[in-house]
Amino acid sequence: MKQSVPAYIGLGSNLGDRERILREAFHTLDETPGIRVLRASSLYETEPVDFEDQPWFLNAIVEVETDLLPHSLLEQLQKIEAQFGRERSVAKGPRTLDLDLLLYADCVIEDERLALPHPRWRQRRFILQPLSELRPDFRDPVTKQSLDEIMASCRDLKKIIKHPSRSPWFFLPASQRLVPMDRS
Ligand code: PH2
Ligand code: MG
Ligand code: MG
Repeated sequence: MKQSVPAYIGLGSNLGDRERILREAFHTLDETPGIRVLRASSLYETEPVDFEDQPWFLNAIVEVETDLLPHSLLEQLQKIEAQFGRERSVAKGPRTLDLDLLLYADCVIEDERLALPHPRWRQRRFILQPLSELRPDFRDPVTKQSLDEIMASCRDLKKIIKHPSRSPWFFLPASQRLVPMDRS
């Protein structure tokens, strides 16, 4: 992979077999040309924010390296969401799989399709907590604040609970897939 840059992707699911969906999404991301998954955070059981009348989410973050440009990476993420049966019916409502492009190197973008860093990453503990597992030294590319400072001023009081399992992420034979790989 030439000219690869680090990026962080948030995974969320609150419909169906959430753990299995996230695990398979992890593998699907890794198998997507131009994306290599380097590390995954723990899984977190999280109380819904914004639209509160919906089931709890399972959330995690993965660190990838990619040679795709930000908009192509976003496009790949949306394709994978669609493969997992994601329908955009209720804004911020229940979903089988949500893949959010949170950070892409130190890139700052704001256009009609994409905002980077993700507009709400600083306000959500279900993003900050798993990010701190992977990158305790992280600084906001815009304000240069440390993750500790951001977490100290974060007002999100919704519950997040670390999920006990981690190892299953890494073991899933292709033959047991819910969603076969689509390389189109
Ligand atoms: N995603 C949302 C809205 N609310 N709440 C939690 N706990 N986790 C999410 O991933 C989430 C949410 C819209 O993307
Ligand atoms: Mg989201
Ligand atoms: Mg999303």
